[in-house]
Amino acid sequence: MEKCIKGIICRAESKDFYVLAEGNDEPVRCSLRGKFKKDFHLKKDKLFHTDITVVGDYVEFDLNEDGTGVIIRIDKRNNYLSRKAIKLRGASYRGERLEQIIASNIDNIFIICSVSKPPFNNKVVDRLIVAAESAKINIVLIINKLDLDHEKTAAEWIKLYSSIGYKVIGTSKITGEGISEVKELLSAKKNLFWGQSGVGKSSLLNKMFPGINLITGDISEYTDRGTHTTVTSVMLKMEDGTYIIDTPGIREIDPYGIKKEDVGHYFLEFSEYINECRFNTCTHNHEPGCAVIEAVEQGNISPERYESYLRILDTTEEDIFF
Ligand SMILES: Nc1nc2c(ncn2[C@@H]2O[C@H](COP(=O)(O)OP(=O)(O)OP(=O)(O)O)[C@@H](O)[C@H]2O)c(=O)[nH]1
Ligand SMILES: [Mg+2]
Ligand SMILES: [Zn+2]
Repeated sequence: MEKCIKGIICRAESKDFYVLAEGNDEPVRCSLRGKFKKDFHLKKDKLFHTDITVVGDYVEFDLNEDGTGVIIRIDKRNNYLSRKAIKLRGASYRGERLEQIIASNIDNIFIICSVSKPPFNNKVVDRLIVAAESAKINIVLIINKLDLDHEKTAAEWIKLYSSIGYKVIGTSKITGEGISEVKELLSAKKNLFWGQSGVGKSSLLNKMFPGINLITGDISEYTDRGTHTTVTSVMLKMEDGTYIIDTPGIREIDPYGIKKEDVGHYFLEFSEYINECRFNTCTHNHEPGCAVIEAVEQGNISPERYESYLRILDTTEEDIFF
């Protein structure tokens, strides 16, 4: 007798999907019912994303007698975080890039960066912010490795992002500062940890939840970069209904499906100026009478953020929709 059970995808590995069922701590290894695969192939000409089901999806599965399962239903997503899939030969249709969904049904995205090893990179932070803003998911910024803040640069960045309205927490796994403040924000929510390799995503999670034993890696002595230790996204459920998702370090990040005229909306501090621009099609790049440019010149918008904005604008392709 087959039994239909509800659960959440906690890990996806090529054709295997691990599902956390209610009241069960051990994930069940499931395959996808043929129907999904058939739909997926049928729609290939119009396919814009690469994943049928992702970490965070609510699903129903039939339990087989051998303890494995078959996913028979995938619920509609409340939200999802995505980016442009890395260009693969044959993966794109008429040259456009596919959307890669990272996870769904998330309450908080923690964007993790470090002061040093790898060096703080505000361009990367701003790209992650744009992707998360466009998914309409709450953002918390974590600046980790404060113990390495010898040049005392963290405070300025914390001030900048706080002034825009973001919650920013400085942390260190060595000194323990900031850790309990982060942990409080996780409580009873679904939380995703995102950032470059080596910034300390897995380390911070281990520190907050001793016993989960996520593997952490070294920083390359030659490049000061992380070594891509976490290889697949994993969702873990804690006793109190808190979910955490550890993700692999991002190598490149291009927000997906954002039009040039929308990029400015994801720089929240631009919002009070955007409507004052002379042209309502203003991309805040070169146009005369641009209120955003004026705000930069008057010191009301940070030049670093504006520079990030221009770079993202420049790499935003006109996506083809058909
Ligand atoms: N000094 C210092 N080192 C840290 C801190 N947090 C993490 N590290 C070190 O940074 C290295 C990388 O940590 P990980 O937790 O593996 O980083 P990650 O972000 O999970 O990296 P990927 O899984 O590759 O994406 C390890 O050697 C950690 O010990 C910190 O607060 N201070
Ligand atoms: Mg990791
Ligand atoms: Zn403008």
